[in-house]
Amino acid sequence: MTLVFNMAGQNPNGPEGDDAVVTKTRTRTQRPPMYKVLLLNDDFTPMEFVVHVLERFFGMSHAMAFDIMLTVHKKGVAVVGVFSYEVAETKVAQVMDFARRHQHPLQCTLEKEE
Ligand code: TYC
Repeated sequence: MTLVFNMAGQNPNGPEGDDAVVTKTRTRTQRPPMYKVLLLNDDFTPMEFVVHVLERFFGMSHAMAFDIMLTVHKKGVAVVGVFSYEVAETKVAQVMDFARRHQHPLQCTLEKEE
């Protein structure tokens, strides 16, 4: 795009005579949206399996994994991590695939952070 001005400070092509695009400057900084990964309770998945999932896919210590598993068991749901969309989507897919292969109904999902 080329913007040309004459000596009077006017665009000689007229106000719409160029492919110029003038945009306002943003004052607020754009952060990339982040996504919460949620683990859901169910009545069938063994507690040890959930603890193993949290250690394996979310890098938690055994104590931390046990704690979060109990929170999900008691409250129904817990945030197990916050990631970029790509990473969150991958974690959900890994957990769902691992649970399915072991024939457990464990559910994991993602939610955009506000
Ligand atoms: N409620 C399950 C049980 O009593 C344990 C469990 C915990 C399942 C967390 C899923 O995300 C979950 N065996």
